[in-house]
Amino acid sequence: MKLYLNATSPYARAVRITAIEKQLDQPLELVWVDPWQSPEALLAVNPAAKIPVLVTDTGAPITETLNILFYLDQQAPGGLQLLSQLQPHPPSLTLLGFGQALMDAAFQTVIARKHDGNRADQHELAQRRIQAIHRLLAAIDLHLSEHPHQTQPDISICDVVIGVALAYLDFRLSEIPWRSDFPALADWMTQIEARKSFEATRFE
Ligand SMILES: N[C@@H](CCC(=O)N[C@@H](CS)C(=O)NCC(=O)O)C(=O)O
Repeated sequence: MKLYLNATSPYARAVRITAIEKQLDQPLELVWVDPWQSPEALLAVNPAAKIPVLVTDTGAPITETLNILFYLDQQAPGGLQLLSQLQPHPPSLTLLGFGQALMDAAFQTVIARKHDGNRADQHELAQRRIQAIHRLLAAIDLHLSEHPHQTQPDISICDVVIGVALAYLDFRLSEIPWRSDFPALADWMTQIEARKSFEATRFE
């Protein structure tokens, strides 16, 4: 299987971490692309010109991160359990949604700044995203305290998405003091970040 990606995408990192945690027989073949240049190779597998894209061994492109994670979940019985852990535990779906929203709001904030510079933050939509980031952090912190769950030996899809979203805040929006605002969440993150899958896929 091939994965189209770049090194700074939180979405692609979530896919790489999941592939490692699933202990696939064959490692993913990584195809590094810059989606913002709309290269032909990427357009051939995703008309939306976005990464990540997973191309299966039969040549089918799968786009959108959660679709890819669910596909990977079905490919290997070992390691991380996605669907089987989620279905009996609706709170996990709540957490997964919050984690994805955090990733989206953080990424869109960064991209708006990249295109429009610092004035991007003054836009009403940007303000809504930044407020959403703060509310989501509080909601995730509260949710984890109300629904504590093991992150060893296995982690769930929620842990992957939230861990990557928080790592992306550290990487691109380090002015957000989430570690001091939410010490319990910071402790949780310390455990997740120590996993080999997170260490092997650090943002660069
Ligand atoms: N909803 C998509 C978001 C993917 C996404 O926005 N990828 C970014 C890189 S992190 C991208 O390729 N952007 C290029 C563009 O928007 O043209 C997913 O969940 O996979």
